[in-house]
Amino acid sequence: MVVLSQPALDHFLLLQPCKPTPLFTGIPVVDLTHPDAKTLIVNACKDYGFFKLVNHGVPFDLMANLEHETLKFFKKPQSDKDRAGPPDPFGYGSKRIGPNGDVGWLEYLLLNTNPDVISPRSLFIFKENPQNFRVAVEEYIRAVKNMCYVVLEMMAEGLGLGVAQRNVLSRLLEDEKSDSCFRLNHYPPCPEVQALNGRNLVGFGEHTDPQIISVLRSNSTSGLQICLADGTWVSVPPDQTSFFINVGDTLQVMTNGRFKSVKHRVLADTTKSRLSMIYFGGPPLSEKIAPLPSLMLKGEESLYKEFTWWEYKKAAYTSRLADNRLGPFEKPAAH
Ligand code: GA4
Repeated sequence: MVVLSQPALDHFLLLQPCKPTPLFTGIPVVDLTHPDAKTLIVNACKDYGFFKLVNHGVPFDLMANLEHETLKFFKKPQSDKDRAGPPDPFGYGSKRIGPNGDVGWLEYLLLNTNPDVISPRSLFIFKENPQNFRVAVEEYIRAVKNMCYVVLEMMAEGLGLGVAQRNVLSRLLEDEKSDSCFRLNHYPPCPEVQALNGRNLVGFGEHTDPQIISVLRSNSTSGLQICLADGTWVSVPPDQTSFFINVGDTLQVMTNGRFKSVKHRVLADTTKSRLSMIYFGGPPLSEKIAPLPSLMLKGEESLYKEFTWWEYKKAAYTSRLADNRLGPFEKPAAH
């Protein structure tokens, strides 16, 4: 085991000692087979921008198999893993997140999910690893995407858009040019945290996701925290059989602020390693992002300037993780 001296940890974000973040038992739970699932989804997205999805129909085997294959990758010698990086933004990354100086106590693989525009890095990773890994990633993504279309259709119906409009959100992810990506995060345990006098080590710093929707599955190690509407942070009890769904910035704009993109972060654990797999569903690069016209009430004005997903993404990659990326796109409040 590599023993890190405390100065080494100082390069990472340490949260000042405060009361331990409470384990939150109030996370909305949506059963996808429930007759009222549409309403439950919409209420959760308005109140929390976040919910736990159960009875989702994705076989546990697919999750467990991908977890198994992914751990095999992360167990490889560092020099092998480094050959799949640094992220451009796709590929293997360790400790550095994004191009602007953010760091976290994790290593990860970032892949794009559109088979037509699969990046050279993603291809390299699959070529260098047993075929099982690629199959596990592809099977998992296929199943999660299909489930995600159902969730987005229910969301549209729950927003009162009517059956004819039910695909206004899902079509963006189903589009062959959908700019979606997939992230496998490995947070190694950090025993040294115990010596930090109650401070916590940040695995992945606070941020909102830029896309429409994120679908997260993790093993049974805790660490994920979300920020509630009143600004308090709470810990999300892990559940390896369920998905956690995040509203992204793009969906906040498309609902003209009815849904809020959820601020979230991950803290490192002292003894257990955490593995999470996240599908980020985004629109095609050329898509104009604006509130859905059929959602707008008479006289309601957009809270945001119009922009394309490409423009938003370009700006996102010049930002720091914790920045409010939607800020520059907000219209000044009318007096
Ligand atoms: C946050 C959500 C996703 O993990 C991600 C991240 C991306 C990256 O790691 O390359 C970003 C981050 C995320 C938002 C701001 C920019 C871009 C790192 C960063 C500092 C893949 C994404 O789409 O946006």
